[in-house]
Amino acid sequence: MNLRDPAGEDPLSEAERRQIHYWMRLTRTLDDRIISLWKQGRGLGGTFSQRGHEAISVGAGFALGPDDVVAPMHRDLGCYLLRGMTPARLLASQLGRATGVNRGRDANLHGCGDLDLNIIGFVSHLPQSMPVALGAAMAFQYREEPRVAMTFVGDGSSNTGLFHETLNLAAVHEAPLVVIVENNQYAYSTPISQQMAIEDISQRGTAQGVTSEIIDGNDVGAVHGAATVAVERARSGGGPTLIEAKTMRMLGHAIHDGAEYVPADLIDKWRKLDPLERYEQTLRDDGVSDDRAFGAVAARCKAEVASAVRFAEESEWPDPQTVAEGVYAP
Ligand SMILES: Cc1ncc(C[n+]2csc(CCOP(=O)(O)OP(=O)(O)O)c2C)c(N)n1
Ligand SMILES: [Mg+2]
Repeated sequence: MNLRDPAGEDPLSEAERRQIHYWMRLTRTLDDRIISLWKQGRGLGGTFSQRGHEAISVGAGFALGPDDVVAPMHRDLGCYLLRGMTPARLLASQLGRATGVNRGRDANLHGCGDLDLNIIGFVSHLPQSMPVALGAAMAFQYREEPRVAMTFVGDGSSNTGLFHETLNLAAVHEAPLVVIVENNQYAYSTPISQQMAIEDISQRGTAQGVTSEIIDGNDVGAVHGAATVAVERARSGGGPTLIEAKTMRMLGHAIHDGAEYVPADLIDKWRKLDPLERYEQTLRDDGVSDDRAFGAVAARCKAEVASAVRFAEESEWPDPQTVAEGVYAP
């Protein structure tokens, strides 16, 4: 389904739909590999599971133009990848090597940014990426550049004052900002019912005067359709949008967390809605791709990730003498 024309055909070309599938598969493959490296004692730092989030990170990121900026968070591996951050650089970061995105400063997605790719590094303090993205959006507006800023935020992070303050300011200034709320039902071990007395986080956007909607976060077509409308609205002066993408965090918060506190039937229910399997079924049904092609994509992703692991493991460790480089206040 797509939100631009729910009854009509997918507005994407077949080639674009196959690209989206490739990015989702690459995200899944890289995530699985990072998890297995960590379990083998070959990984470092935080390993935040991406499983279940692939439709959101890829679908939303795919709606951006090359000059737009994005400030992703810790479950948006797909967005980093499709914006041009390679598995090799990401894995080198994950393993703390000098060739990693942040040159071995932090062995996870924190701080992974590259302004040449229009990716603002993820600010660990949640949801600090929101005001940073708003700042970028307001700068575009001030300079009269037709560019958009997109950022991502979790359900837990939406309980902070800064979430509301950012939306309020964005609405007042009609800033070209797109906020994707990844409602994955948990913040660490706290279920959504213990976080807030409302059902839908989109209400918080509406309350601040931001155009807001709810979508199925496991349907990449829906995510991409809604994000495309929001990006077009922002670019044409129509102001900010909040998209609440409902999904489920399928593993623990990070991989040290077995998520025993999540009811098994809840996971079972969402497993049947796996975003990658669903998209493959859609592409099969629409005659866009088939199992043979899916097998080839999976093999290609596996090979790309294997070569990235070799690159990362053969890379040098950061030189301790450089520890003060690249920090704002040494
Ligand atoms: C200001 C701040 N407080 C606490 C943390 C620690 N922390 C990291 S992730 C996380 C949970 C965030 O939950 P949510 O926003 O729902 O995102 P999810 O991890 O579920 O994708 C917390 C509390 C943090 N990063 N920043
Ligand atoms: Mg959450």
